[in-house]
Amino acid sequence: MSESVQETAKFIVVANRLPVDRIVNDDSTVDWRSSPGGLVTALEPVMQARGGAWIGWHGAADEQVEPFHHDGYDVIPVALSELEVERYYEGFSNATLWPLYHNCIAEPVFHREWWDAYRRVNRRFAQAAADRAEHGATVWVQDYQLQLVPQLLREMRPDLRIGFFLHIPFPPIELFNRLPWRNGIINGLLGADLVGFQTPGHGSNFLRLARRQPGIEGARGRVHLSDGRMVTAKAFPISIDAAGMAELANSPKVQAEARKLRADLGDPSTILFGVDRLDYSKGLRNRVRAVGELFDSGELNPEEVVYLQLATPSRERVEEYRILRDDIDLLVGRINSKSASLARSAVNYRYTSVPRETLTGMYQIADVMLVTPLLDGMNLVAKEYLACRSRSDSALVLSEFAGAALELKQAYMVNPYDIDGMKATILRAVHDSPRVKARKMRAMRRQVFEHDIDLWADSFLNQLEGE
Ligand code: GDG
Repeated sequence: MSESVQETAKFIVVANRLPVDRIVNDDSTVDWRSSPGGLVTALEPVMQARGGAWIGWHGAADEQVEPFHHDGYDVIPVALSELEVERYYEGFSNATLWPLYHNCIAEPVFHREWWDAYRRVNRRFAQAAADRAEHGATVWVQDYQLQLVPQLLREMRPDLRIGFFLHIPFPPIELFNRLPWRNGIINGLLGADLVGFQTPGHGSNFLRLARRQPGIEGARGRVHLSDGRMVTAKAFPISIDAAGMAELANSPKVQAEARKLRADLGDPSTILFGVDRLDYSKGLRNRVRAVGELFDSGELNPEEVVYLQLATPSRERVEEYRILRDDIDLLVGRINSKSASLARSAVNYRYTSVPRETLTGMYQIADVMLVTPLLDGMNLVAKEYLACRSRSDSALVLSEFAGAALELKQAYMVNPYDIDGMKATILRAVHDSPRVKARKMRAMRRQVFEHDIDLWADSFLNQLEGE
């Protein structure tokens, strides 16, 4: 494959973020760092396999960056000003849409100037795709930050096949209808030929809303528009590169890392593990509280059990995220001041991101994996654990409100709002017999290996290209 950037592409992914962020160091040198989150984890292997172009923001405000070639595909940076980062990204995307689409766990904030910025930036992304796409190309638009792009792009380039995938939940009509600009969003999405969701429930929420638009009729997962076009909405549960992750997990480097991590934690007999972007949707407050109470009551013994929790910094300039960070610091401090063994803390809490190899090593040493979001489109962490942890004496505690719960039915299922219920289930996950755990792990591992990221991308793109 050519190493130079191509003028046009016949396959394009458009996402708010590029897979790499531009970092300016203190000494003014520039580095690229892998950008965090589930969307990048999922789409990077798809781009590496297919080639084409990835259009997105490079993570630094007020900087124009030239396109470049990376890992088998072209990277096309879109610039955002400081004000646009504030209004389009931190504002409308992460303080309006994110909480609204996550069942208003936090109160969504509505500002007209944020909406104006959202529209302006969506147009810029649509234009970048229109400029780059070959005649008849496939353009796959990603996620809640870019819901207007399908319609804008269709107006500019009616020859394209346009797909859209929403990585987060799509809310029920009663919540969505709070949004002052709700018609703009629905019409934006209806610019696509195929709109994909994580679960069938999210797809039905969208279809119910779409059918309320004037001139739109529909049945069985499709709507017909007055201009004769047809739009399909369907669930495509996202996944991971399971084989690739398992291979990494079994590499001598990661195995050595895992041994070192376990030793650093004081070689406890049981390790509980959680890893999340530090986000209120991930249910960290209740999880930490539940485990803390188990240490407090002596049901978990800090001489034997360690809870390792990694929280990856995320959206640090958005108010709710700062409050959450302080809350978790406080909760963890309280638990450790009461329940520490002589050798170590009961909760080993790290507010940082770690290299992929280290994270894989952490999955490997996790006897019990805690994934307890209040609401989550899918949750890739649950699937990554299953791919990386091959030992059968392992347990996945999973929130029934993660999209992944629909596929991973054998998990130790919890309602993350029910702290007593969570405590009981965590204890069961620690103490159940190896035979019970092995049966559960076998079934869930099979599900993840048979429904991997290739299957996800192929089923979406085959449907889009066959429409
Ligand atoms: C959105 C939806 C949906 C985390 N910390 C580190 C690190 N990570 C990686 C994990 C995983 C990803 O970030 C997180 O993915 P999730 O799926 O759990 O969550 P979101 O970021 O909220 O993703 C979600 C997803 O999109 C995909 O559609 O599943 O529901 O909210 O891959 O491994 N990776 C490394 N170091 C870290 O410290 N290397």
